[in-house]
Amino acid sequence: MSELSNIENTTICACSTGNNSGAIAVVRISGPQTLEILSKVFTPKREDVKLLEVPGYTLLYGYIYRQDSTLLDDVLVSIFREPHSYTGEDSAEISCHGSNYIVRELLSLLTDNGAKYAGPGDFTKRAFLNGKMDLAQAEAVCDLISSETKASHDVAMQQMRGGFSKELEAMRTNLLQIVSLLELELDFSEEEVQFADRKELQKLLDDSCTQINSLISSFKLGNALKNGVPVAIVGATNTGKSTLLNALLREDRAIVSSIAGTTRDTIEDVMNLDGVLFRFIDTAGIRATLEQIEMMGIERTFYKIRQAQIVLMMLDSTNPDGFQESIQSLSKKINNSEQTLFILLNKCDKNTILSHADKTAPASNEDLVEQVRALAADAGLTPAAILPISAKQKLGLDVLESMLVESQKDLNASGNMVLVSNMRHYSALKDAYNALLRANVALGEHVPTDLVAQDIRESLYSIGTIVGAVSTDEILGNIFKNFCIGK
Ligand SMILES: Nc1nc2c(ncn2[C@@H]2O[C@H](COP(=O)(O)OP(=O)(O)OP(=O)(O)O)[C@@H](O)[C@H]2O)c(=O)[nH]1
Ligand SMILES: [Mg+2]
Repeated sequence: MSELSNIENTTICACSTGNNSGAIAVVRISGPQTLEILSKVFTPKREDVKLLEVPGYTLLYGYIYRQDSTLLDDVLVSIFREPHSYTGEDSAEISCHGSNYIVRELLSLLTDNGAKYAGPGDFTKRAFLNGKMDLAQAEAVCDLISSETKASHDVAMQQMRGGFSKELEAMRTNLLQIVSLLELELDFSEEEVQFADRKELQKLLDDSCTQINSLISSFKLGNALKNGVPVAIVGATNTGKSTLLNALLREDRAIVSSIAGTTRDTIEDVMNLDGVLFRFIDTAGIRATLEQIEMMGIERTFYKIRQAQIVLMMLDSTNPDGFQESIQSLSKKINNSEQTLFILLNKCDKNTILSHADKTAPASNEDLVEQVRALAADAGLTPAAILPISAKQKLGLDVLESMLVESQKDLNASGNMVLVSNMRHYSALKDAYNALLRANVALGEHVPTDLVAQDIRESLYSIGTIVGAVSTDEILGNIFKNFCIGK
């Protein structure tokens, strides 16, 4: 059974304000029996109100009674009539007092009277299936709710209001036009006619490729704004990477110990520094090992380095003999032309007496800094800075943080710029792009028209999956499972 016919007859309910008790909570109910079910649990104060007949956008004050006629709560109910509601169906929002007990009881009253508990994202899924928004907009609802900075809010808002969808729609229209011309030719294949000038077609395909490509390249920025700028903390074992992660996150997130090889898996979390969201990633220390789990951990470290936008290379300043090996081996993994590198000389509290008045940059570390600068240059690296720090004593971290923020000062979506921030969209766009490239090459090489048309169709399919012009229950299931219940 398709999703749409599956939902047509059910009425769902859930608390839409999360589990935290606030002054009030909002319980949402949506579906064809909304008013019927509501009339069984809610008594409007105004006796003349006929609940089954109230028009949309009505606000009613009244009472929720338990089955034994005792009063559970007094509430405010907003009524929405299809199609003028979030889901496009008849629906209501019950604002009750924010006790978890009241919410639980209210939900069980509603379900006792015929409503079903909503699954994750069910309300937004209905909004999509009823044509209130496309899939990309539905996903943006999720992003908007979880946005924590102005930048991530801007990206989500732009997508929710349809900026991204409009761009994709224009692209689809173009491609559809090209493909219909080609397919028209196929209908007349006996006569060997060409309706479309090949040069012109190629130009149109080129334009579409450029357009898709610019969306693909916006992903780096979109992803950084939404999920935080990825910052990998890497280096040999025991250099203090986990200590630094904890200091940056201001919480004991990772286990710290003097045993080399403590961190096996990557550990990451986000931190908002001066309005910029960073995703700090602690990694397994790099050393030669034959231990399987540790080897897998180190593989993950290399993977995280590739994904990072900023790399923090940790060196133990009490062990200068280890500098060269660390720098040399990491230099092979870092792409310094694309990634910003900071080299951190940790444990500077141990090997020097802090002499600076601000106690952030001990002067006697200058020699070490120079030594590291030379070694980095030998390895072909150009670090943005080499900083003596003490992760444990939290020295020099304010300098590091302000440099991190400074390095991202251009990280802001300008105006109405459309950014791709969703991994699903990113990979669909890449598929679309590759198919178009194939079509473009094929066109140049005078490959039979039907094969060119097929590649363009494939590209159209991939773009269509983003907005949900083509969608399967599986795609929908994967998207909405990440939503919270009540959204
Ligand atoms: N004196 C001093 N000790 C530090 C500093 N930072 C870390 N340490 C100590 O160094 C040891 C290793 O710290 P971790 O943070 O676990 O090091 P790591 O790099 O995560 O190590 P692995 O996970 O094994 O790769 C611990 O005993 C820390 O207390 C520092 O700034 N000064
Ligand atoms: Mg560690």
